[in-house]
Amino acid sequence: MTGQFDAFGQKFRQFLGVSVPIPRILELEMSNRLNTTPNDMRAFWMPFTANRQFKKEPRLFVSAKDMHYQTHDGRTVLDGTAGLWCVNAGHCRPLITEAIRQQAGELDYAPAFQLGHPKAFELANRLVDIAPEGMNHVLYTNSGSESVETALKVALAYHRVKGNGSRFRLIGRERGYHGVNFGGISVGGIVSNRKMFGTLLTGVDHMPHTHFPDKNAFTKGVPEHGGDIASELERIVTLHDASTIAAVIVEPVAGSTGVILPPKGYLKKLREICTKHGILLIFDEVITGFGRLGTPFAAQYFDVMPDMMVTAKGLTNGVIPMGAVFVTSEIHDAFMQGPEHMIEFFHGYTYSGNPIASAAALGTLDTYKEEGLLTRGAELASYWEEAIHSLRDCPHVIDIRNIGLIGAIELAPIAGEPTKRAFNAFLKAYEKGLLIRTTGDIIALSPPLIITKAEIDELFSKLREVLIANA
Ligand code: PXG
Repeated sequence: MTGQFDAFGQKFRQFLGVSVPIPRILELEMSNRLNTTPNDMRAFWMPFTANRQFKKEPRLFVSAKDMHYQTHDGRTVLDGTAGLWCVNAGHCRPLITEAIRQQAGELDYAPAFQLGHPKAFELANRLVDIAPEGMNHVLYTNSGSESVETALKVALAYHRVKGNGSRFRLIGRERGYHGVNFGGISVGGIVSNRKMFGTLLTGVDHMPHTHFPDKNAFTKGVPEHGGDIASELERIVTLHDASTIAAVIVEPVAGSTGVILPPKGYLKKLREICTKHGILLIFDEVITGFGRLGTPFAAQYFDVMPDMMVTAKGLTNGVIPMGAVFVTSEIHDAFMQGPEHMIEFFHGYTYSGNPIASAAALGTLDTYKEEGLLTRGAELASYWEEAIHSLRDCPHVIDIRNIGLIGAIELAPIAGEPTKRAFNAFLKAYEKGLLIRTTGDIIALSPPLIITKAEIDELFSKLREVLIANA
């Protein structure tokens, strides 16, 4: 024990840059505060983070409730991004917390293969109930990235079990984000996420993105121009031949790349082309799922039925890692053949349908239902739209985009220093008690769906101050 505290003491002295021994009593007091004051931040190689910059000036959240975080230095921050697009019901909600607590004491883990537990089945039924008609089956994963890999594998295997094994190609889109695993970055179209990682999957092609700022800048909601770009899929089909293409995957609204909306008619046209050529259409609803647009899923918002939906994030309110892939009966039933004792699909994870994750998801769905959160975005969308577009006159704003409870404000980059203007805004906003997300020089907003009109006003008045201060 003494040795352990000596080690703590040494680390604290290192961290504080103090070379003289610190009195033991003070050391002990500091070690008791380890939960809020990191002794040494080097060991954790943080994801998608400027590690060196962060560790010089750390930003730590130590607690949260509803719409707000508390920082390690005692400040309150309004959550304008639902964490990372996932805390749709707001923070530390009682039904979710209690469901997790109870489940952890009752059944902590059950093997996921060849065995089960009731809540995983109950959850699948509840999910199918809120999904578009026909999405009757669910495969569980632990993240959006795994959901993407799962959907791509289902697509390839589906064609094979149907006797169409020559359909091996996967089509994604420029600027698409489908997580960080190899399949996802292969069909994805964000250059920095791809360029370091070799040849990726073979047999992948990409459609053009749908961002046309010259014609669509400052459009409120879905843009008018550019829907015809969907016909590029026809060109790709002609190039490779439909008999080689398994699936097309798109985000109905592209999030991570900086919020790019589908122009009018675009998704319907993609659906038509896929149907015509026997290609599966996969919607990556990791961000758009669970009420973000004011409907449970974007498929319902746009009235376009895909063959699979990829989800995660809002499924458990971000509280426990979990994802789900929805598939139609047609896909599911195609696998249910051969001897009954045989495994039908060789895929799954140790934690697929984990009991505590399932309980968290059930608590989340209960919260959504009780508070009408899956459709609350529809009630707030026009207020949100007016509020975000009121920033049009702020310095360096070159575009504003919105849909449901999603918004993006694009800033003109500082010459020669791309991404810096938006990142500076992020830092200033954080200081002012507002959490925003930035990607490139775009500010993305996606608050918890419990946000009030007063909080929307607060968010945009703070953001106005930030943009003016950042001029
Ligand atoms: N698909 C989509 C459409 C996503 O947005 C993933 C897959 C991967 O999910 P996981 O759970 O593996 O991270 C995502 C994730 C941001 C941001 O600020 C977006 C995501 C994750 C973190 C930050 O844009 N999207």
